[in-house]
Amino acid sequence: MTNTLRIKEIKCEYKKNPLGLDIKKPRVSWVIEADRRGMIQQAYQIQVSLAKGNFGDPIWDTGRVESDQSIHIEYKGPELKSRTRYYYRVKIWDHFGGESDWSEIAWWETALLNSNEWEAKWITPNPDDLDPLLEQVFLLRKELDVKVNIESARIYATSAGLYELSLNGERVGDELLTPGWTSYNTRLQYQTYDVTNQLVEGSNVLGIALADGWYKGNLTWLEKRHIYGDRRAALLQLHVRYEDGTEERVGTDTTWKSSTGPILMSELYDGERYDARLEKTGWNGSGYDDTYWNGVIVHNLPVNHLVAQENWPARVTEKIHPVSAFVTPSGDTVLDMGQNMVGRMRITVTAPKGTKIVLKHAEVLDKDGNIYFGNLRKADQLVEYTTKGEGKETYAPYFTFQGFRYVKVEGYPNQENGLPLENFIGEVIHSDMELTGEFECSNEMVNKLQQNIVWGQRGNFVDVPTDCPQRDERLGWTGDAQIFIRTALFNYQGGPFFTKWLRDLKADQRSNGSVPFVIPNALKDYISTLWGDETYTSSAWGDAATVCPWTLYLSYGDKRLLSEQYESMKSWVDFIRVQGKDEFLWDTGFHFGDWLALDAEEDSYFGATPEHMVATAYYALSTRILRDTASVLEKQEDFEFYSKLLNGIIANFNEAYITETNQVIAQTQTANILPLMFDLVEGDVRKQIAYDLNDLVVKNDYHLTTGFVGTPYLCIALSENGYHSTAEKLLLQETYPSWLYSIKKGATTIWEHWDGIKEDGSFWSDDMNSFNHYAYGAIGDWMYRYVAGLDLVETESAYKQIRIHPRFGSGEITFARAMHHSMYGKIVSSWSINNNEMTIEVEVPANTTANITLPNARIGDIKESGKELGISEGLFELSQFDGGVEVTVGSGSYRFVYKES
Ligand code: RAM
Repeated sequence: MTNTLRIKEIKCEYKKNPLGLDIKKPRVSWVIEADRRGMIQQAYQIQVSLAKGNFGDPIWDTGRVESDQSIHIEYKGPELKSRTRYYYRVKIWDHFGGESDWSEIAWWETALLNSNEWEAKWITPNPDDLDPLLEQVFLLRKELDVKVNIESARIYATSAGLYELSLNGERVGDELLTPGWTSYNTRLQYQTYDVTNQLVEGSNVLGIALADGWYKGNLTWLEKRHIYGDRRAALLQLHVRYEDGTEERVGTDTTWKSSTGPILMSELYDGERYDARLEKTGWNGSGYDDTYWNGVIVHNLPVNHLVAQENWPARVTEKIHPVSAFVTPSGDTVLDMGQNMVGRMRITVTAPKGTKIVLKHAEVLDKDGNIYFGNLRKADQLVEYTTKGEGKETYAPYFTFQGFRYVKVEGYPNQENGLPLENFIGEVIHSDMELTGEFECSNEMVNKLQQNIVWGQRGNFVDVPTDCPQRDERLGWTGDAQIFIRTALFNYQGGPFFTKWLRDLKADQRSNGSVPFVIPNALKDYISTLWGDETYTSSAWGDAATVCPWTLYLSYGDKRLLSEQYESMKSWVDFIRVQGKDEFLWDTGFHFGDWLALDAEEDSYFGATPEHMVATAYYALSTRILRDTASVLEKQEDFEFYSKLLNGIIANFNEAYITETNQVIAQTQTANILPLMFDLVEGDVRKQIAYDLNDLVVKNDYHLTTGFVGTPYLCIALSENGYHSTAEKLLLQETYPSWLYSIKKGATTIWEHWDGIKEDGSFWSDDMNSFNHYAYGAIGDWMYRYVAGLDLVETESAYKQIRIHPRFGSGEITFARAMHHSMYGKIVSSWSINNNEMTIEVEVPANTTANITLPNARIGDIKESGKELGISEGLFELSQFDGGVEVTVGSGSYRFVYKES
């Protein structure tokens, strides 16, 4: 008989079987599957062993621990050793007295836990032989001998620049753009590869291709080069373990050789030039004659800032074929991928030697149907391939990515007779996170909006959360990230992604607590040239320091990250405190304000909401988050201090920005949104402001005017304050400006500007007009939480206590469903209305509870899974209130059907 209690998923540090961790106390989480409703974990047992399949002598055995904790349980066994695989398994008991079998066996493997284990040397081609400033990608090779009977082999590798590794002519791993982008001078990731099966007895060859990337390539619109250093370099260590227990190590050192190859240029913004005629066939295999290759020298870079891979690696996650090829009015041959995507094109071609094929990537067509490059600014997004002419050749660029839907093709054989679409593949690249969310409803355009949000997230989650993926920018703008994070965490598992980025935020935060505009801080030194003061920051941007860790805590219960970031959060709030004249207001300095709002003056990016009002509102938000964090981390003194500070800010906010008629001093949508959203007003003032916000929207014929600051909260502020139908109308609005307007204009991602493409088909200026900017996609959060009604009770993190509260609006949406795969497992909230009959279906994962609101229901009229609703297994509490019925349930699936009363 199968057990009714099973452990379904078991993970360590968010990942299944992570290879190469340097976390000293990894945390284990699991998802439980139970056949019975209302399952709560009573106890757990974790065992960790060094031998797979043998837990007879575990190095750590918790024994039976009475606890309902099933996420982030920290390893507390003997100190971990480097380069060791730890197997673990879990068993649980529920409060019904049931017991699960042992889970499947999972593992984590440590990497190098101490920097003194790096024996290899940083190497770079000898500058006497190869000019370090060459655009060409460098090749490094090393031939080595391996004995018989290999038990296991690992490579630990990283670079200053981007690298790709090969062993015996084959790629090692499938990660792209390694080692990723961090605050390189303080933190540099290395990757771990299992090469046991790739090594052979006897002669082996290691190959490294080395490009400029974020480290020293062209970055920012200022065309800055060498931001982190002016030399590319590589560091690699191979450890071979033999069956007899002996070990051999090979690392980068001066015995390696260097050369150049077919990649003539590779740049993140500008693309790649590849001449296949210059390929050094066999260079990364044995038997190749490298006599004429150049030497390498040791490069003086540290190793004490190396950290094991934290983020999900970037990979090709999907391949799409063009939907068509056509000739534009100006005569260009263009491929349409059908989707604004981020990644690269893989082409296959058979052509005479020396045929040059050029691909130029762009996001949109202009109103005449011509391919439009203007908004790329100085980013070329150009890939050029020259054939070697030896039959069928396949190529995709190595160290670059493009943001595009359209590709102008030049030089493809016989292209005047049409392009063979099967020879072109779009490879979608981004951090390979797990998809954890789905949203759909009865309106197809809204469903398209959801898809566009997800595509926007994919394209801008290429290792760092960026503003855009196409023009000469692609930077980790803090404001964009904090605006979008809550939506992002619904859609994808963002734990490792944001953990890494927040560590960079902390690393790049200035000593006075101010947070740079972008993380990693590629604009360093630029700010002072612009404004004479390097400590420039902006409210709603720097607040990423508090909002992001807190949102991760809410979504995933990641208390460790919260405590890791605590000092950073605190120094951000303390920085604000000393700005200006008044401790309780932030009324000085530069701010982006309600960036790109439509109430801005002609040709200005700055919305009409007073910037200092935005700053003080955000000051309150950050202080509130800090206060709540102090409470979670049990820092009583801080809790009291920041509680007082918050009260002071709220009082001063009211005094400075609320008039005697209970209104905000500026009648913009955003100015009304912020006090509602950040709980800065109460009672009659709150009512008045909610009324004013609704009124502004209604008077604007249900159109928004908000920018970066107001947009994410506009619908939430309305729904939370009695105007959900107005919010719904804003969502469903199809005329300009609105979310669906862009969809009517053919958008497949979220635009930076509401009027990126104007009604007459013309563009907002070339200057700043991204068609793949996730910021306004922050509406996704409201769609999940307020339309589908899938939310959490904020006093408990990680959806331990779920909140299901569908809102029906004015009846235009008749069906909505959201799914979120939480740390505890799958949560579903789904509802539909048919002839006044409501059906609400809910899935609650094991070891959690849910408070469900059944709007407009009466207790006696509800059927649950076909039976009259009443207290029963899994259904703990029931109560009637004016607006409907509240039900508290445990885990399981529930189906409520009732007639609206
Ligand atoms: C632009 C980008 C980004 C925004 C900054 C202030 O460069 O659009 O999204 O955060 O401005």
